This record gives sequence, structure tokens and C-alpha cells, in this order.
Amino acid sequence: MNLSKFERYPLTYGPTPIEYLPRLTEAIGADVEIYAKRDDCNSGLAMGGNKLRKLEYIIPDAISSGADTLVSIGGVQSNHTRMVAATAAKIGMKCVLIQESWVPHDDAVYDRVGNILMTRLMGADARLVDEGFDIGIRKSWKDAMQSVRDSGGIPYAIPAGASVHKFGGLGYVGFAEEVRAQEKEMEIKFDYIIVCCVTGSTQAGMIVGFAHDNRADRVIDIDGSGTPEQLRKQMREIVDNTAEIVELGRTVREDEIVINPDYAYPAYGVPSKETNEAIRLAAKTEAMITDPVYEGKSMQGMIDLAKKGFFTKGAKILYVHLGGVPAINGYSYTYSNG
Ligand code: 5PA
Repeated sequence: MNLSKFERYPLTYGPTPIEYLPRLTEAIGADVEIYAKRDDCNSGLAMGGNKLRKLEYIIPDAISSGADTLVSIGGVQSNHTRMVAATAAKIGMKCVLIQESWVPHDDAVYDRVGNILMTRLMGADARLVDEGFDIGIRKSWKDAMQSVRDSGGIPYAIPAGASVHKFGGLGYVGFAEEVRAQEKEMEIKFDYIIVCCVTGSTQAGMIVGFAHDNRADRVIDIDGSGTPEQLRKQMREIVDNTAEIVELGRTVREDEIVINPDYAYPAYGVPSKETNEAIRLAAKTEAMITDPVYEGKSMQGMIDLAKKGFFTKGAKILYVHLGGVPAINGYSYTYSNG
């Protein structure tokens, strides 16, 4: 496998910490140990998060294309578009963002706070569009590309979640290499890795990275999309493309792509009662804040699976915190009493 042949534009601080979560482990009360990998603390750019690992491998291509405007897409409270806006500001490019109504959620300030507030502050042109949730390529996004051309600019296309980009999976191949090095240092080995996926390249990258030491099937995706079949199809494509370009040397088997669809209810971006309980538990035991769209659902899934005895006895579980906390500001009524 060869990742080092790809150019990387540094946007993160470097390897993210892994920490043991003793109070959460105790509160769950199953025979497992919970650790967290803090990709939510990976950068000084507008609060960071998982998209920066992906963008590190995409930005060299954007720069060499001669583009002057990054164009991307997400929901109103998209973390991804915040990270694209941050990257554009940092490298001195313009930024046009399509922000669609992906989440059926009413809150008086939903389109004013959190991610979109920071996105606007960083100078991005955030365009609100009334379209529902879809992880695929959208017409609104293609129209945005054209509007940049029409005004004399040169756009560079970054798809939703930076996922179906030819280099979208590379960042999380690097994550797997980083975890392997940290395991060596810490003299432990994780039995399971828990991650929340929606557009797919975070887990797809991990799958390829961990296929290298034959434990891709230990990466458990807790789906946050509510459209797991479309996610699996998209993930399969990203896995195959990424495996080929990093020269994994074999095809990833279907059973190595593990997606658990059980916790995405009631809908993308809408937390269930159980999601909110999981968010509160992580906050009260470890001061680790998770959001109602992504990490709260993977937290819920991990807790529930641990309680149900899904993990082997004594297992060491690595919960990957991918960021996303700013969106919580759009849910002020949900958490008005904690
Ligand atoms: C997101 C995605 P993938 O899209 O790579 O599957 O990652 C899922 C994910 N956690 C997990 C957080 C905090 C995320 O932000 N967010 C999207 C966004 O627009 O922000 C791409 C959907």
C-alpha cells in the first residue's frame, strides 16, 4: 500500500489524541473498554473535524487546477461546508456553497447559528436552497459551478462530504496508518472501531487502511443517513477506487463493509430520544460533546451494542469522534434542560 506518493496540503495539527474514557466505560457497565480518537480536535481551522483529513489530499489538486473558487454542497448545518469555507479562507480562494434543507427540523435560529454562522463569517457565499436530503450529485451544485464560470471565475468541485472525489478516501487511509502507529506506542490493539458515516468516504478510507492488516470488518459504521443502501453503493465505489489508487493489492470483500442501519431513526439530522440520552451520558461522564446529527448517533449505537453484548468480552473499542459539535446550536430547545 502506498499513500505517501500523494501530495498532502497540511490543514490539521498532525496525529489526533487517543484517550481512555473511564467514566463512560463504567457508566455503560458492559465488559468492554471505551477509548476515543479525537478527530474533533484536529485543527485550529474553524473547530476542525473529519473533512480536513480528506481535504488535505484534495487541495493540492485544486491548487494545481488553477481554480480560484471552491464549490461544495451540504445541509444548512453542514460541517463539511464549514470546513470547505475554512480551507478556502486559509489558502486564499473564494468559496461558493449550496446549503440544502436536508434536515426536517424547525428551530428559529437553525440557519443563523453554529456551522452556517462560521461559514458566513469566513467569507463564503452560502446559498440556501430548498431541496431535501440526498448524498449524490445534485443539480443545484452543478448550477453553482456554472454560476462561478459565468462570473469569470474558475470553480473547483468538491462533492458532498468530499466523498465521491477521486482522492476523497485517502485521508482516512492515513487515519488507519496513524492508529496503527499509536497502537504500537500505547502497546494495545483495538478490537473494534466505531464511526458514523453519511456520505461514505470516512469509513471507506478506514476500510482500505485497515484492510492492510486484515481488520476492515472491525470498523463498524453506525449509519446516520437513513439511506443505508445508497450509502453502501457509494461506499463500495469509494472503497474500490481508493484501494486501486493506493495499491492495496486486493479487492475488499463485501463482508468487510459493515454498516449498521439501526440508529439513524427517525431521520437524518433528527435525534431520537435514545440519541439524546447517549449525548447526555457522554457529556456528563466525560465532558465529551457529541451532536444530534452524527456523533450522537454513533455514541448511541456503541452504547446499545455494548449493552446488548455485541462486542467480545474485554474488547477495546475505539470511538472515533469526527467533530460536528457546532450544529448543536441549532437544537437549543431540545437541550434547554440539559
Ligand atoms: C459527517 C459528515 P462521511 O460523510 O464521510 O460519511 O462522514 C460522516 C460524518 N461525523 C460524521 C460528522 C461530524 C460529519 O460532519 N458530514 C456531512 C456534512 O455535510 O457535514 C457530509 C455530510
